[in-house]
Amino acid sequence: MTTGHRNCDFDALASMIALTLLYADTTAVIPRSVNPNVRRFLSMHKDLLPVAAPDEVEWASVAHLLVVDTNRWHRLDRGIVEQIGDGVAVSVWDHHPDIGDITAVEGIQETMGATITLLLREIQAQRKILTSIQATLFLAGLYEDTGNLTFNSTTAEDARAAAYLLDRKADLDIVRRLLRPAYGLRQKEALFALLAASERLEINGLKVGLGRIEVRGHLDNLALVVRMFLDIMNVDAAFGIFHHTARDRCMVIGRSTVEEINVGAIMKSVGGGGHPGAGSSLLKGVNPETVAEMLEALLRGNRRTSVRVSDLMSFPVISVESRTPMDQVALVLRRQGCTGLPVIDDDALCGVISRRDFKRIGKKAQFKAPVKAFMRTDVHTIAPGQSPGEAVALMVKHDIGRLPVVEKDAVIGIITRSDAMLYFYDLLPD
Ligand SMILES: [Mn+2]
Repeated sequence: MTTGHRNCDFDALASMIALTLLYADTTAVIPRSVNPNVRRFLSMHKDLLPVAAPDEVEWASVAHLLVVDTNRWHRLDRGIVEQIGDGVAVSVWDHHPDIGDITAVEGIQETMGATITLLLREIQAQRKILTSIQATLFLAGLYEDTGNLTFNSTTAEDARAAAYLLDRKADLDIVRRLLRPAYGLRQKEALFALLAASERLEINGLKVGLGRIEVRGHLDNLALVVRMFLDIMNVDAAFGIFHHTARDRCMVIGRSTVEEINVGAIMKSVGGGGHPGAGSSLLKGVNPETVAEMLEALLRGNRRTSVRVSDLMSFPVISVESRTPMDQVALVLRRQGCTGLPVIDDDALCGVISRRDFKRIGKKAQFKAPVKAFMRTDVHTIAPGQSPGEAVALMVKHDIGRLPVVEKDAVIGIITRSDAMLYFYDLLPD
């Protein structure tokens, strides 16, 4: 038999079904707790797939346990684990990077966007034939775990696996429908309450949404609510604090779309955990206001670890004085191989001259005129402590290629569009 973690998702289900193709006489035993999307899928496809509920299994006949999408015993359904005999061999197929406590005799444990990708490697090697239902289910698992191939954990092999499944007639209409978020009336109420109670913080140049609400009773899919909160607020990261008054506990859920804010690390320091992009923590007996203050302090303290404009800027700055004639300026531009220069008199920034400004020269004699007559004086600058993202936003907004970096009225460096973009594309030399 094969099984996966509790709160069974599409990656776990897809991986189980893939193992039933690879190993004859294997049944996929579905944990009792299943994500709402997967529950809907199973209610329609149960008869088409070799799946069973834990109470339908003849435990004595189980000789081999194939675990997917986790490498830890405690993530499996307790009712299933308790039935597994001592002599049963255990194998693991898992894509999570951490080291678990299940000792496996077989399988693949490798960091990957989704577990189904690891199994597709074997399915392709063994030239198994997939039905379109199988290909569709596998693609749903792959897309769910990789955020449609956009999460940082996505590898080239995941993308090749997606291409393989599309070749095998995976149906994108169905995949989209399967992955439609489980967003019901209560989630909508929570989202609206969160939006109404939210703050928008500017922290080290990043935008963070922070909301705090009271919840009554059990509420599924709060992570989805926080994700939608992030999208609607249009912020870099979002945190929801859900205070369960009756049980005196707070569920904190965070999502981040930027590498400067590592949600997993922040949650770890408040007793939870997660990935850089997503994490949560359950806090008992704390005041939600204190939790909000703590989060804000952690986010502000985050500054040290993130890259600032001062890390990317060039210095010393090559500049000209406002009385420098234009032909001299042209010479400096050519020699330095740059497209623009700041104009500085006695340490004070008075303008910027770029190649574009040379187009305004009408008569040849004007090449002898000082740069002052042609420079742009509506200069935009940036502070060394600001983020590369802010630098890019300013350059895009004003359609400029460089920003002088100014500290206490003095130009201490210059950051160009390519400096900032090289950073974003991870091309910075070590
Ligand atoms: Mn997975």
